[in-house]
Amino acid sequence: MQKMPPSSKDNGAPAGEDAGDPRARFGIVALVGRPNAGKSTLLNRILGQKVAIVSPKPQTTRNRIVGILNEPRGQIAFLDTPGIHKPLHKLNVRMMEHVRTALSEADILAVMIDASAPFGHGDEFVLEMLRAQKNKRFAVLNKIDLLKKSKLLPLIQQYSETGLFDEIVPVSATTGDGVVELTELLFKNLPAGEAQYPSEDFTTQPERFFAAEIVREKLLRHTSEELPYTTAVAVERWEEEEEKNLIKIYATIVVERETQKPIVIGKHGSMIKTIGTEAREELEAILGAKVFLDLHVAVHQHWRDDQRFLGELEWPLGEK
Ligand SMILES: Nc1nc2c(ncn2[C@@H]2O[C@H](COP(=O)(O)OP(=O)(O)OP(=O)(O)O)[C@@H](O)[C@H]2O)c(=O)[nH]1
Ligand SMILES: [Mg+2]
Repeated sequence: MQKMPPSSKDNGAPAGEDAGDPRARFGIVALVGRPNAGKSTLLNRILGQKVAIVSPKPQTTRNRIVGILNEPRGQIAFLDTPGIHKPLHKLNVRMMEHVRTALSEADILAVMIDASAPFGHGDEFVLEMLRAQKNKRFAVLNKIDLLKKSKLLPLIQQYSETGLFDEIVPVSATTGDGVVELTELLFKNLPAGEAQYPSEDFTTQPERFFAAEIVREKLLRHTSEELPYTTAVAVERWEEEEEKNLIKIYATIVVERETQKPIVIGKHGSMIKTIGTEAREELEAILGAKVFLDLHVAVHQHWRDDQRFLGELEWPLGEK
């Protein structure tokens, strides 16, 4: 994984005393919470760009993804993280390690809560995990577009009574409601400091990794049952033909069992064709180039417990 710059807590730049623009701020904000709370949707909404894939299925994000917000008032490095859950495979153990790393690096924890779902054991588990953290904490009550207005105030009250949060902010990542107010509060609570990333960057994610993620997003969209959890996408080869403005991407969809292969391929190849077409169209728009996307399906029985393979998936070999 790409290394994060040191947290602004450690860079010796107390609020109001940085060398550059005295108003400019820098900080790291980790988006954490239960699976499906809307962390990735919020990140994309704040940045106005898609850097993280989104799906209605839990455990969509498997990595720590850095999204960078550049504004005259400062820079925020957002860490999108996998949903907090109890790990059953090495894949999930690694996912939770990404969460812990983000917790240790962040100036502010933006704890995403699906306000439209009842409070349960999973939420209790998240709150317990937070109790041990020293960072500033925001409770971000998401999906308020799905909530009756009368339910919001009691919910804010409930989170306020935990005594765990510095701010409680209701938002809808989908409609954008409350997102400007949230960003404002984040900047206010971050220390003064210089930007740590080039101001034209909006992510540190290599294009290769993002391409694999886009394919996985389409796969999640079109498959159900256990497939979302048991499939991975690896980009094997990436070739650019600059004079033709063409990028050739060769990727493998990995499944756990022979019987899953025909599901991904579909009748006469219809499923893999749909996944490929949707992914190619989106990649062409994002990369600003013509894309040739070659998809294969391969079986790797225990990939979720194969450390070497998991390492390759997380940060593909090339620098792209
Ligand atoms: N109605 C509504 N749906 C939302 C909102 N935010 C996210 N969603 C939906 O919730 C689902 C999960 O969103 P994600 O952004 O993938 O959630 P996540 O927290 O990143 O999930 P993991 O990566 O699995 O931990 C998707 O179907 C989103 O469209 C919201 O504000 N309102
Ligand atoms: Mg996510």
